[in-house]
Amino acid sequence: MNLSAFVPYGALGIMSVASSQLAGAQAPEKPNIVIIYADDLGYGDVSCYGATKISTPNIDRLAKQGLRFTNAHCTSATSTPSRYSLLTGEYAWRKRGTGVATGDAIAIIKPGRTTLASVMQNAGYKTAVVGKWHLGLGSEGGADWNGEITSGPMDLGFDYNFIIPATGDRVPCVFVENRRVVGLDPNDPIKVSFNEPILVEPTGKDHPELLKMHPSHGHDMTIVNGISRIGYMSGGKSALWVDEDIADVITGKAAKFIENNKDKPFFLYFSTHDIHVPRVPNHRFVGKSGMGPRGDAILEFDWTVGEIMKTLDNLKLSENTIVILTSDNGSVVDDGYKDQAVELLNGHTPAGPLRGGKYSVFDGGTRVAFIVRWPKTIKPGTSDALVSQIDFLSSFATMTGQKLYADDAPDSFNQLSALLGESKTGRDWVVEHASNGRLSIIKVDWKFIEPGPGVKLNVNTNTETGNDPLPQLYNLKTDLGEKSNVAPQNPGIVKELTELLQKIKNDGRTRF
Ligand code: NG6
Ligand code: CA
Repeated sequence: MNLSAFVPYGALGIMSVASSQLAGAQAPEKPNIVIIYADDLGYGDVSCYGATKISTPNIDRLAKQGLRFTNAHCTSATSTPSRYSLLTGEYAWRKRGTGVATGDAIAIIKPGRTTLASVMQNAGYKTAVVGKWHLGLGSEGGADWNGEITSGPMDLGFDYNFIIPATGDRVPCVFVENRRVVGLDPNDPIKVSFNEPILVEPTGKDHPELLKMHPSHGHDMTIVNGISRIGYMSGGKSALWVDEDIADVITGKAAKFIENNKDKPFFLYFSTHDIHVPRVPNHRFVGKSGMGPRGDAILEFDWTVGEIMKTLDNLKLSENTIVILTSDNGSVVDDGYKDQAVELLNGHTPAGPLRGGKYSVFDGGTRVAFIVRWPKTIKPGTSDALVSQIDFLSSFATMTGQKLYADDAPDSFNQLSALLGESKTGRDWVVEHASNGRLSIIKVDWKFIEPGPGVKLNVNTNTETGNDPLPQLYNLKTDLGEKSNVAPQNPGIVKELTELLQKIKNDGRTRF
C-alpha cells in the first residue's frame, strides 16, 4: 500500500457518508486487529526465526504470509512492565509499582486512562483481552475475588475480558470473566495472601510429596493441582483452573469472541499463558517436541496460533485482519520449576543469536519475535526496521483517525509505516529496560547500556544480566550477540547516547 495515499479511517468515515449517498459506494472496512502475545517466547524459539530443533508450522505460515521483523522490541525484560507499555504507550520505568506484579496487586493502570483498548473502543471497535493480564485488579484494599472485581480491563477500554489475573505460577489460580471469578461456589470463598501463609492448604515447602512438578527456586507456597505456586490461597475449589487445559480454554474464548464479533471491527489482545512456567501443556503435546515441557509448550503455542488463523479463515476474516504475533519478553530456560528444560535443550538456542534472556538488559531480554500479517495491505517479507510494541497505541490511533491528547501515550509514536512495511527504518531509537531497572538504548546500529551495580549472572535462571560498572557499547550490525564492548574506542558515541538517554529520562516523555 502507498502510505502517501493513506487516509485515516476517521477521515474516510466522513467522506464515505457523502460518497455512499452520491454513488452508493461501500464504506471502507476497518481492519480487525488481533495481537497474539506470547509469554517468555525467545527470539530463537520458533523455526521462522532460525530454530532447527523444533518446528512451528503455524507461526511459520503466519510469517510467510506477513512481515517478519528482525529488530522488534518489547519495552522490558519482564511481563508487567512490557504489558503496561503496550497498553499505555508509556515506558513503565517512568512509574513506580510497574515491576512484576503479585497475584493480589491492585490495578496498576488507573481506570479511565487512555489505553490501546480505549482508543480502539472509541474508534468503534469491539475490544477484548483474553489470557494473561498481570496488571493488577481492584482498587485500594484489593480485588474482591468473591464479589465484583472493580478496576479491571473493563475500566480500561475492554468490552470483554477472560483473564488469568496474574501469571500461571501465581495464585489465585482461577479465571476472571468480566468482573467475576469463573465457576466460583459462594460457599467456598477464595482467600489470597502474598504476605503470610494461609495454612488451610498444604505448601510445596512442607509437602513436596504432594507435588507433580517440583520447584527449582521459589514457587514453594500453596499447592494447586499438584504444583506449588507463588503466594497462598484457599477456597475456590470449583473455580481452580486445570493447567493442562489453559491453552484450550483461552483459545476457545478468543475464537468465540472473534465469532461473536465477525460483523464488527474488533480488537483482540490475546495473551497466551504459553510458554511461561509452570509449563504443563495438554496431553496432546506431551513428549512431542523431545525437549520436555518447555518445547511441548512451544508446540502448544503454535497450535494456538493455528487455531486463531483457522477461525479467521473459516469466518473469511483473514484478508482484512491485522494479526500481530510477539512476546512480552525474551527466553528463559529454568524459571523456577524442575521441568527438565535445561537437560533436554538438545542444542536448541532459545535466544537465537542474542545474548542474555528474560530479565536481562542484553537483547535476549527484549528483542522479540514479531510478525505482522495483513493480507489486504501488507506485502509479505522481512523487515529490519526498528519497531517497538510501545508504538501500537499511536499507530492504531492514527490508522483509525483517533486524536490523542497531550497527556496520552507519552512515549508512543505513530510507526504505522514501519509496521506495514513501508518504512525500512522505523524508529530513530528505542529504550530497553531490564528487570533490575537498568536501561539501554538502541540507535541505528549502536546499543548503549548504562553502567551500574549488580551481579553479572542470575544464578537461578543462569541468565547473563548485562550489568557492568562500566558503560557498554555494542555495534549490533556487526556484533548482534553483544560480545565486544567497544565503548572505550568510541567515547563520542557513548557520550551522545548517555546524553540522549538522560534527556529521555528527564523529559518524562518522548512524544511531544
Ligand atoms: C519471578 C519468578 C518467575 C516468573 C517471573 C515473572 C520466582 C523464583 N521466579 O519472580 O518464575 O514468574 O517472576 O515472569 O518466583 S513474567 O514473565 O510474568 O514477568
Ligand atoms: Ca513473560
